[in-house]
Amino acid sequence: METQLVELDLTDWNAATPNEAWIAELEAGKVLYFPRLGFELLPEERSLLTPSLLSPDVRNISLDANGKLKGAVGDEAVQRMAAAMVGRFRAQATQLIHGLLPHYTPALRLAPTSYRPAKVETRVQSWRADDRRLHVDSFPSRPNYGERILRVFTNVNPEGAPRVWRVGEPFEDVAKRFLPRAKPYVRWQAKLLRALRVTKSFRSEYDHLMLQLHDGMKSDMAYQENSPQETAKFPPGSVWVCFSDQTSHAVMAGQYMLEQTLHLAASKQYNPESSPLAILSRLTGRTLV
Ligand code: AKG
Repeated sequence: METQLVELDLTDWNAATPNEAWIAELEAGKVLYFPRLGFELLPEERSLLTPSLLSPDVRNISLDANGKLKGAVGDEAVQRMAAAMVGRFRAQATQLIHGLLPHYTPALRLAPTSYRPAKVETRVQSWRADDRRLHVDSFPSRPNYGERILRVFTNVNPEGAPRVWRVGEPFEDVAKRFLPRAKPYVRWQAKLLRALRVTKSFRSEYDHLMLQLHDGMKSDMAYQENSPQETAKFPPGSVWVCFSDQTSHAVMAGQYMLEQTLHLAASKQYNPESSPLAILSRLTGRTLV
């Protein structure tokens, strides 16, 4: 398999400019990797680098669109400091995306920003929730009708530990492998899921198929072990960007990461034909949303 990583030598969050070749690679599902683009912590923010900041039973701390911090314990001063750190990352991550992908700017919808201080290696999870297995992102309760999931990640580990990912084969290869095994879409079941509030809106055939790919990949241990893949070690002080609904990925190790998700209608891409929605529509011969 050719590498799915594209290394870029940017050092300034505000200095990104669009480049046709990288944009095409990102939209083809590759990971843009910026080894020299670190997120700087203020000296006092180092005290936030502890998993004990997490509220019991949550995996992430998040900052919503209104600047409200969720999932963190601590007094008001700690909460304010954490919100400021996550908010500063949000500003830099969105700045980076605006610079790299200016065509997206008017169409982007910002999701909450997350801070993940938990150690990946010791997390206990069901197979379906286990992000240590290769997968493309798809969320059972949140149909998205083909809207893209663009994510910016940075490793802020203070001990030098890399965030270790596996990056798998291109989306079309995943789809060709798992679509034949996908359960057929049943409209009345989608209606029932909505009525029972299992889903927040009606699950489209696209959302059904994306979940089938997600579950098909994660439940197949032979695929996990033997499918085409590469290991990527993202050191502290680096940033990486991908469409996580398209890039097959798994996280194997690491602690302390900040992450920003941005949503984009597939029709607003530079090349909408490279989107999972277009690929799945082409492979099935059906309109899926
Ligand atoms: C995901 O959020 O989909 C992941 O696979 C986790 C990535 C990470 O925690 O590094």
